[in-house]
Amino acid sequence: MEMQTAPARVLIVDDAPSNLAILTETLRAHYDIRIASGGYEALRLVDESPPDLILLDIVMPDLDGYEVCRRLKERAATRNIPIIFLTSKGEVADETLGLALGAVDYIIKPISVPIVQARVRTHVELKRRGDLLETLSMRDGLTGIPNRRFFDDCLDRAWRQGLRTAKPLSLLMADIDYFKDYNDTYGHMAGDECLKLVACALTGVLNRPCDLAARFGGEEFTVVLEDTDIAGALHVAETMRAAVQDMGLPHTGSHIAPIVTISLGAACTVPTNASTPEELLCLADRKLYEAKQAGRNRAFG
Ligand code: GH3
Ligand code: MG
Ligand code: MG
Ligand code: MG
Repeated sequence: MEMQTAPARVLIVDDAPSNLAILTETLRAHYDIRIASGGYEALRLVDESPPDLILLDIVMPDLDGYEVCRRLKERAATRNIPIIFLTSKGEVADETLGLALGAVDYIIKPISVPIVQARVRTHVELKRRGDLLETLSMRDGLTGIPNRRFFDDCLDRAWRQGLRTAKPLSLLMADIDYFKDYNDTYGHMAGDECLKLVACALTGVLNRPCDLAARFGGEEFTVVLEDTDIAGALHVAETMRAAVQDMGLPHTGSHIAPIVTISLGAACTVPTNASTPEELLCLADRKLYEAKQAGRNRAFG
């Protein structure tokens, strides 16, 4: 089943202008083509506007294709962009390394035009299906932000990353204050609208690509902050608390202020094999409970 959507964006990366010209000619009838003549330029273009597929040369003077691939696979925001290496490096070891780094395909130059077209078509189609499935299965249907399942995956990944880097990993747990009273006062539909606005406010605070805010369940939200110590986590938590308060959404049923507020718990650890992500989650939840006990509309860590 083909979907009627805008043409897929394909980024072609090669240091040789003649290769860029041939590949552009090969694909431009069906795709929105961007080109980069080096690794750093490629990374910059991906950040500016993430493509649906990257055709990546390996031998380039500034940053080679393997390294570009490695960097893109390291980050959640760019991890799922399919990469096809397109290179004159034809040894088994070269190809094995390329595939091990997470490329979906490996094409050896000189290229055959119909084969490049066919493989690009296949991987663009797979990417589209993957995007659709991700939207359906990883996002919360009400608020549109990542759901519990996505959060669990993300926390596991961040944990493993922390094990490798020995950098601190922080977690926030946020909960809307007196939300039962909100529903009682304004109705369940208004409650749903409130949840959407709070989700939007929390997400709006984050500015690093690897930070993630998710709906944990009900009116509870979690935030994963990689490479962030407890001071940084509390800073984000306080900014989130202020962002929700500053929306000034009326909540006459609240027992602390006539507006919607949230409480947050923050926890931080350097992941080790002797501890688990669940323990970090429990700690954040305990801190949230303390924030509630201490009067709500505050962040504890
Ligand atoms: P506290 O300040 O202690 O957090 O008080 P609270 O009333 O928020 O307490 P609690 O966390 O127990 O209540 C959560 C309420 O959130 C219960 C339920 O009515 C409401 N809720 C959970 N999920 C949804 C939802 O998807 N939509 C709406 N409208 N309400 C929800
Ligand atoms: Mg080259
Ligand atoms: Mg709750
Ligand atoms: Mg609550």
